[in-house]
Amino acid sequence: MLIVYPQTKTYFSHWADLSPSSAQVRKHGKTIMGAVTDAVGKMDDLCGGLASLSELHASKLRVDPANFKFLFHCIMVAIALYFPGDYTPEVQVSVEKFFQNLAFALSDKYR
Ligand code: HNI
Repeated sequence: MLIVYPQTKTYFSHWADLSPSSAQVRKHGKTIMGAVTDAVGKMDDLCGGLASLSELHASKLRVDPANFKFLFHCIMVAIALYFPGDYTPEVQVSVEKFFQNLAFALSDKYR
């Protein structure tokens, strides 16, 4: 995301290294994918389950919600590259639907 959508780098300007090999970037990637995995378990109530994460991104981090879509796009491309056999059109539709709902839930606390 930081390479394909360089404007997203502004949120991480306090990090020393924003290259793909950066330890901070790699660690944060793990944190985010951990949160995505956690969200899979909360699929039936994403707005409730992700309320505090949405609050954090809205009030404290002040991330423009448009950026959620940029990140999801990159995650989907990465999944497709790593699992080409499993990534059927049906899977793409489901993953996209899930990420759209995740973006919606993360944007819930913005006002
Ligand atoms: Ni996000 C911190 C989850 C999208 C900018 N983010 C977090 C944390 C989690 C997290 C978890 C750690 C919270 C904590 O420390 O308590 N972020 C997610 C998820 C998504 C997402 C699940 C979407 C799938 N975040 C984004 C996007 C941006 C973003 C798209 C900006 C482009 N997030 C941040 C920033 C931090 C952050 C900035 C703080 C980083 C730090 O450590 O300084």
